[in-house]
Amino acid sequence: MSERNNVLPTNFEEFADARKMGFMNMKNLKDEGKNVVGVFCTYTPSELIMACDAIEVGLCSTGDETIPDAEQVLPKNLCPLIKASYGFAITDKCPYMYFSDLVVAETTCDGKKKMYELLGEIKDVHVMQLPQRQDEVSMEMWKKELVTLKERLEAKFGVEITEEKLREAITIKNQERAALKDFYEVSTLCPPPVWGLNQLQVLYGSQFQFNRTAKIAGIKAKTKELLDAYNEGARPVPETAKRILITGCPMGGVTEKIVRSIEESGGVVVAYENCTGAKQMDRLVDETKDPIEAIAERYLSIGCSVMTADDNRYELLERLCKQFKVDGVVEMTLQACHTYAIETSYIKRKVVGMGLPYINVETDYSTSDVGQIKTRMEAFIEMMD
Ligand code: BJ8
Repeated sequence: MSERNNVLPTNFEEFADARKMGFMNMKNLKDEGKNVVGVFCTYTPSELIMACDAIEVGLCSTGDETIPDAEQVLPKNLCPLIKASYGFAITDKCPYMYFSDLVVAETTCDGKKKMYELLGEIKDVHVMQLPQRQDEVSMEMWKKELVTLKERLEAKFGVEITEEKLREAITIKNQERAALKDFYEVSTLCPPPVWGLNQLQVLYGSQFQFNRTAKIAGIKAKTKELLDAYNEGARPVPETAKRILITGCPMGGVTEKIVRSIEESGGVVVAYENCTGAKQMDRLVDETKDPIEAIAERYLSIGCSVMTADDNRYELLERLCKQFKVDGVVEMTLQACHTYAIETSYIKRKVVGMGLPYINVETDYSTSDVGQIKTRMEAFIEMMD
């Protein structure tokens, strides 16, 4: 297993300026003595990483650039998110993966957990065993997993995660969630004060801002700016635009193609019921309880297709459809994601049961299906007239 020092990758000069900037930013943080923890999933308890003063960074990749490299090792018919993430690790092309001192991962879907075994050959990986049910037995197991992670972080970084540090992290993370929630809830207005693509870019981009205080202030300022302009009469989105909720696999990067297609076809995305959107911010950690207990409860209640049953996903979806007064639901599934693909059947029944139109789009990280997606979105939105 290779330990990274504060040295840039050997192929650094080949990178485009934006990526060079990412590497330099990360290198500067490392030079300041910061430890970096890479994560893949919404189930990762951020508060534990924050409480040991490490920088947490998302590693899920959203582009197809390194998929051919990954396919030298992984099967071709695997979810693109998994292949791309592994591809970035083996090619040293992602600054966040490259500079991660530790990767914290969970046993979510089969593809991810098997990929983590391979990733463990080149990075220091800690895999948490995520239960696949949301009952009391699972809660006890998950609490133990949190304690194990806490001990691993303390040993790795030579720090003590005190109750005080944990409580402080819980408060800050809750403030961040509340700020992001206020930001996306501006789209409950009719018409919304912002296009869904702009909103997605802010939500996705926020995970790469590492100064949490500045990040919270920046999100609040953005929300205020949108609402002030709206109150003064700005209406960037026409009243006639059909209000769409997106659900399914995580989005960002290439999968923005779906949001673009919707918004170029007479729709506007007002809500994201996925890991780029509401799923991350919807629930807070209870600040009155024992910290480990409260963190365990909050994370284990996240709705995701890796859970059986996945009632919390259906509850959030229904609530958001009403809160955002949606006209239709688009479900995005990534190719070879079996758990989400199977759940499309429940989601369709749920959405149609609410009297709303539903469509499923299966895609990958290429742009070869852009034309086809556009045609389908045009027909879907036209149907709502
Ligand atoms: S909490 S959505 S981030 S597991 S798309 S890799 S499930 S085969 S990403 Fe996810 Fe956590 Fe759930 Fe969110 Fe596997 Fe499906 Fe690929 Fe996926």
